[in-house]
Amino acid sequence: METHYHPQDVEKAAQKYWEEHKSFNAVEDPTREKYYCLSMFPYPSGKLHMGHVRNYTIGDVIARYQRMRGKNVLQPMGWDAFGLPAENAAIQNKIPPAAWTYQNMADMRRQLKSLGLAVDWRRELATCRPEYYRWEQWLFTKLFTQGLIYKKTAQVNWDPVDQTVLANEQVVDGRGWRSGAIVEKREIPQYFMKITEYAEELLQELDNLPGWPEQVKTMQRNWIGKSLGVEVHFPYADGREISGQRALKVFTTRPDTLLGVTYVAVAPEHPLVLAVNGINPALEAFISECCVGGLSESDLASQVKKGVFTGNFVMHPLTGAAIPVWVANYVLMGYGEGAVMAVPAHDQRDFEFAQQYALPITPVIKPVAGALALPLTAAFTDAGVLFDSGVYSGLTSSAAFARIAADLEGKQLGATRTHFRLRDWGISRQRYWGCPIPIIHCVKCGEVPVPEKDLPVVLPEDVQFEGVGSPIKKSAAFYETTCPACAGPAQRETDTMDTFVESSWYFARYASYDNNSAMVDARANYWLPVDQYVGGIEHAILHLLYARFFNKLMRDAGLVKHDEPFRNLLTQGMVLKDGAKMSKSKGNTVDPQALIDQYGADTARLFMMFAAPPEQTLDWNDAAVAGANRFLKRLWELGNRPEFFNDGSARKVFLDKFDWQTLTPDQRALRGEVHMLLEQANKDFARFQFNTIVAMCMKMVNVIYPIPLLGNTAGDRAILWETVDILMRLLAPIVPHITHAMWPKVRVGAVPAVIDAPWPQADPAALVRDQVEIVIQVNGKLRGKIHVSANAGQAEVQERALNDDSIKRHIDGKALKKVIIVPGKLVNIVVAG
Ligand code: ANZ
Ligand code: ZN
Repeated sequence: METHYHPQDVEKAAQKYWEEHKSFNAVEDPTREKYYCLSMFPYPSGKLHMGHVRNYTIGDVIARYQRMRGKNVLQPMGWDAFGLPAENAAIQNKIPPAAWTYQNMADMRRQLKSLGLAVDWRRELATCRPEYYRWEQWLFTKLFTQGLIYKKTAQVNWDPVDQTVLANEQVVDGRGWRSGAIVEKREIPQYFMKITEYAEELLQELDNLPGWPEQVKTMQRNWIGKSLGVEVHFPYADGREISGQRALKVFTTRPDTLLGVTYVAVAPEHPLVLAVNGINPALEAFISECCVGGLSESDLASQVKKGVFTGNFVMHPLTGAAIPVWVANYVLMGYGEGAVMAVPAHDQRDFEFAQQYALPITPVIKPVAGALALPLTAAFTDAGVLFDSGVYSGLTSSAAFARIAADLEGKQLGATRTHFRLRDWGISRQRYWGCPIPIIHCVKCGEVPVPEKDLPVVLPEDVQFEGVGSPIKKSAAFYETTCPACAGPAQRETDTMDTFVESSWYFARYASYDNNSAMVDARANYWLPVDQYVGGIEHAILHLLYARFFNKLMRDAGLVKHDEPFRNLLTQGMVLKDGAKMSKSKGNTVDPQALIDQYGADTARLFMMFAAPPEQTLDWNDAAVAGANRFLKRLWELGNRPEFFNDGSARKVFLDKFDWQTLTPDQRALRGEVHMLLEQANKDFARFQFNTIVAMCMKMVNVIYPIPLLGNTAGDRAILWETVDILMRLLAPIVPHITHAMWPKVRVGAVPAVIDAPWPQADPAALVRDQVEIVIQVNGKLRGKIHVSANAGQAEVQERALNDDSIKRHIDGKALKKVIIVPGKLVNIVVAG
């Protein structure tokens, strides 16, 4: 072994060894317990950032730890390769999105490999490859045939100058990012996946995921947004019918506030508006105004509440009073009935709207204890007790919910309903760099799914990309085809799928990576579910929900058998610098490659694991990086001690024969400390508290560092050999290269590579604290230490203290006044003079 620590050589050699020995090739073996460790796959942006390094190191430490614990581990890696950034880069660099993406994948693969990840690279996949997305297209055609994918028109952002659809992130302050034109909303046909069909199961099964962070489950619950409410019918005045309906339906979660309704509001797209629009010029102007502006949630939330009176009235279902109908921009067509019963006193949006248009505000709920402060300055939105509500006055909100719902049902003017906030998933994108939707449009036959034998529909990669519109929309060679049903002329769909579709099932494909005749095979049932999923909290909602949904779709298609894809989820914290998120726009990034070039991957890994527990934010610190590197050098020096110059099996013979009972009390204490640290580290490994594990290892090094100074007895050697052996195995998941290099020299036993060594366990005998150290003072001054048996009596302790050589010097010839004993800790001898 080199005297000096050269991480570059050490790391190259270790990586070569793993590759030659196929150390991380995962092979299905039903006789062994499997462990599937998965980190969220990266978007190939071109360069690894610190967030990646942290994510993949955490996953790798877990994978290596489980491997050493004897599990059959699968850790794969791949590329989430479709998406908008490739199109933007293509415009900037005048290079096709495909070429840009493949180049980035090559660069990032090299960087990832330099981190020394225990990845089975045979399974690498890229979602932009036809051999991957053909199965996505195949599933699409199945789901389309079953009605789980359907077509309907939906709004998109339309750039009238570039004549193209824009993604939400391409709308900047209501304008097209390229043209600067004011963006319009347009209705175009799109494909939707019926995720709402699974809403209840997606909600319920969150309760069966104890290995997920509570916070993530709450976010998913809120996103699914199940609410129990009542559909209330407000009959049109004079028995009128509007678009075949005799009443306007609204959905409310607060039927207890029904007597506080002062107006009803409908969405601009509501059929009632369409039925009366045209009569009223103000209304017409308002509707067209609602058609501009972005579509994103934040665009909608930030807009000023606006509306127009429709000129129509409806009747209150309980009192028969005439209630005016307004159109309001805060009512969404896609939720509930697209209409609300407005109760300004108890709903903040209604309150603001009523103030703006001077509509009455009628309070009907007061707090259970105390009174309402009137006039209201904001809506009182809590549940409480009803007043001014006729026969319902005095009831609590929950009692009134049941009574009013029952009375409405009796009058056939309402019914209890469950609503989900979750909408069906619109997967059509009018972009080029995505998976083509496998549908053929035929004037005679309608939408015909591409037959299995014609899959995949390959996206042409060698295209001219200018950024205005998708090249396949202009390429007759792509879209002109014949109908699979009637053989007549037909056109291919030119929209592509949302890239969230690809990342919704990649975890299953890794298990069947080389199967060219099926999406997944029986191997998926061996590996799945993923035992540990590691990734960013930014994916807490959509990605995880879509992946859970896809897993259920694949289950119901008979492809996999389990209900949920990810048993345990770890969401790693962000990497900060000086308290701010590391990001290109802030110019505060640290390039991982520079770090690896300077110190090596092990230093980067060690720093990442030591600086913070995985779930917390990690603040970048140059000094701590240098510190991590110093620790590794110190470790290296341990291996260069002369005691180690023999082979591991000889050490094993020695240790097997060694009688630990022969240790001196000091040695026994040292060994006890090492095993205590090991025991604690093992607890922390189970909880993924890698930072304290590293601290434990550092302490262990401190414990054994001075050992030769004690005299190099057989006992010293035994402790040193055993400890270094433990230390190597404990550290192997975190700093796999240096431990791999040191192992042949310091190991105890014959296992040739540390990665194949069994996980270390504390020796229970070493943990028994049979000796305690007692501090001895004379007149309050520290004068010595003794070791006594942990169950020694006071008389014995006193006698040992008084007869200790270093103490005798201080008390000889003086009158003993008294002896104070603190059991297990201290003896204070008080003498005269
Ligand atoms: C009357 C009312 C009184 C309401 C009150 C709330 C408080 P969640 O819980 O999210 O399901 N609402 C219903 N349909 C809507 C739509 N299409 N667009 C906008 N808002 C809509 O919310 C249900 C509540 O959201 C419903 O209960 C309704 O307002 C509103 F003191 O009805 B509520
Ligand atoms: Zn046809």
